[in-house]
Amino acid sequence: MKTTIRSFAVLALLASGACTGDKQPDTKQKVDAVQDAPPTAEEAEAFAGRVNADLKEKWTDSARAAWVAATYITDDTEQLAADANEDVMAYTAAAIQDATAFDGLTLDPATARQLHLLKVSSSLPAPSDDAKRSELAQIAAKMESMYGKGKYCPPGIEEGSEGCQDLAELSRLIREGKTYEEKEQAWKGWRTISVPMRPLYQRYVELGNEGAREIGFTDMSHLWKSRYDMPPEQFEATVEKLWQQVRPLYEDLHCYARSKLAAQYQGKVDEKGAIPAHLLGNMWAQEWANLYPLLEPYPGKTSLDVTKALNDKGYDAKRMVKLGESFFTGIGLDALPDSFYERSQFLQPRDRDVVCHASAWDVTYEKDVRIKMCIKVDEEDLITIHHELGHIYYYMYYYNLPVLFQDGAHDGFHEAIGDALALSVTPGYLKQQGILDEVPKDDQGLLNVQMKVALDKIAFLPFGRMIDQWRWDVFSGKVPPTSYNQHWWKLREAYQGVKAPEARGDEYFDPGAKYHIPANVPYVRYFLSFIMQFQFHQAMCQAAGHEGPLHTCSIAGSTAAGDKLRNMLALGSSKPWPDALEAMTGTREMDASAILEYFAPLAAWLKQQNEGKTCGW
Ligand code: X8Z
Ligand code: ZN
Repeated sequence: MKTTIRSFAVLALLASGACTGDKQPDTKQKVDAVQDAPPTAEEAEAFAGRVNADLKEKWTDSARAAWVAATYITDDTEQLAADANEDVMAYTAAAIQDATAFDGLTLDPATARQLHLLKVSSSLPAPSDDAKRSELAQIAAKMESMYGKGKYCPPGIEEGSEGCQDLAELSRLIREGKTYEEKEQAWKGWRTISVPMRPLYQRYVELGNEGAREIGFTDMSHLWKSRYDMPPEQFEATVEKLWQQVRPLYEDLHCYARSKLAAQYQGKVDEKGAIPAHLLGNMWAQEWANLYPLLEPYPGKTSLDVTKALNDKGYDAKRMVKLGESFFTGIGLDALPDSFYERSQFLQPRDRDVVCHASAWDVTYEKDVRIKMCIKVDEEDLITIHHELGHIYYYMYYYNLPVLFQDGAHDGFHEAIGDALALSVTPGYLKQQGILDEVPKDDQGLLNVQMKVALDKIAFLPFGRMIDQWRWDVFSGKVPPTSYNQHWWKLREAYQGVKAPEARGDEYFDPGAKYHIPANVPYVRYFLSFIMQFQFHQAMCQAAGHEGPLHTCSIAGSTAAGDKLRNMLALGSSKPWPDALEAMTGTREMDASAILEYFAPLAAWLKQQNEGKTCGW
């Protein structure tokens, strides 16, 4: 009977999943062998059901291994994480092959979507060759741990000794260093950790592309761009359209920042050129809020120093997380489970290497939620906590969907939730929480607030835009390994108007000094998020009954806003993203008008400040 034969192919696939992936069956052949029995839509639905059940098990195993590897970096945990990932990779590739048996059938929309999501589910597809798959899994695990344990040992300091500096220490120097040279040293120091990644990255690109080709994509960039419910070319055009909408505002902010930096670092900043990348208060020049004291429009107005306030009030990491949680419960969302507090990593351990880059997890796809951070008591991390909790609440509201639907409507949605809520963590809200003592009320005070927010939200946009432009160009072969670094700096300068403090030839691999490159996390999601979070904010403000300009809104305490949010989160990725966006905002397009509306007062002020200056680079 054909159903039995069909189940055989699926069962064979399941058997492969049970072992470690080295005995992967040739599922394609098995499907071919039963060509005489045409598959049915019901079988497709059953197949998707099995795949969901299997993936839940395998993703859980892999997440457990990855959690331990990231919170306790050793050669052994790295190997265990690679093995678990290899198993997922083998299973996924085989399942994708098996699913082709249903190509051309008219399926119910949910099954069709699940099979599509299966095909694009992995950011790192592996070749079917066992040795190559294993090599790729090892490289991926290795690059992430190299990043996590990366340290710079200044000349004369012995490796492994106390005097070596980790990312936290080097970032502190970029933020608080007294001189141009001190910052430059920290900037270059951190970029020593990525030099040895270069050959690994090259091989990872070769193998990942091979895996992508085997499942029907031209290369990994094609796969990455195929996750947005539209053809990849249209996606690229959408990203470019959004960038062009916000570019003028970025250029005005850049112009203003550059003139202040030129005055601060006499003779070291060219008033017509790109800004040296180590002067923007952040290791990657991606968010500039640490420059606020230099760029404050009206100095001496109400203090917005949240970092000082948190420290004065005796906040610690856990209390900051509780404060974050109370924002979410305040709009009517559930409390976090106790296990969240028991299993999360809030602090950098003293006795071992960990990946400090903040992340949020649901290890079992059933509300085993945790965050992993190395929290500092400062404003930046208070905002990051809200960001991570946005991921956590997404997990909590879609956990009962099949795992293939346990995802954001697209990845930019996932990134935007916590940030959209953090836009409501205004001085007024912080005063209510007893953190700030006063709130700015007049136009000058409000402009100060706008500047502070813009230094994160507007400064970030070209960075968010360029990272995957680089990867798309690398994956597609447009840029050969001999020009990786050169191309990186070409894009950094073109989009951000920043430049390296010295010539950075292709003996360096500066992309590897940014977490998401060695960790293989796609990045254009953040660019989309930084635009969409203002659309979400606008929609929630409307639901909350806010009146007045968008930048004065906080949805804190509004259960109407919370209801809107919860409904969208609960959809997961079960519907094409425009449906989710429409449910939340009433529009089906990603659009920059909300972010532009939010920053309208600052935009006008920057125009005045820049009058008579030559902007651009
Ligand atoms: O990586 C992150 C989050 C984790 S998803 C902390 N972000 C990007 C980055 O740090 O580069 C948030 C903003 C951009
Ligand atoms: Zn995130």
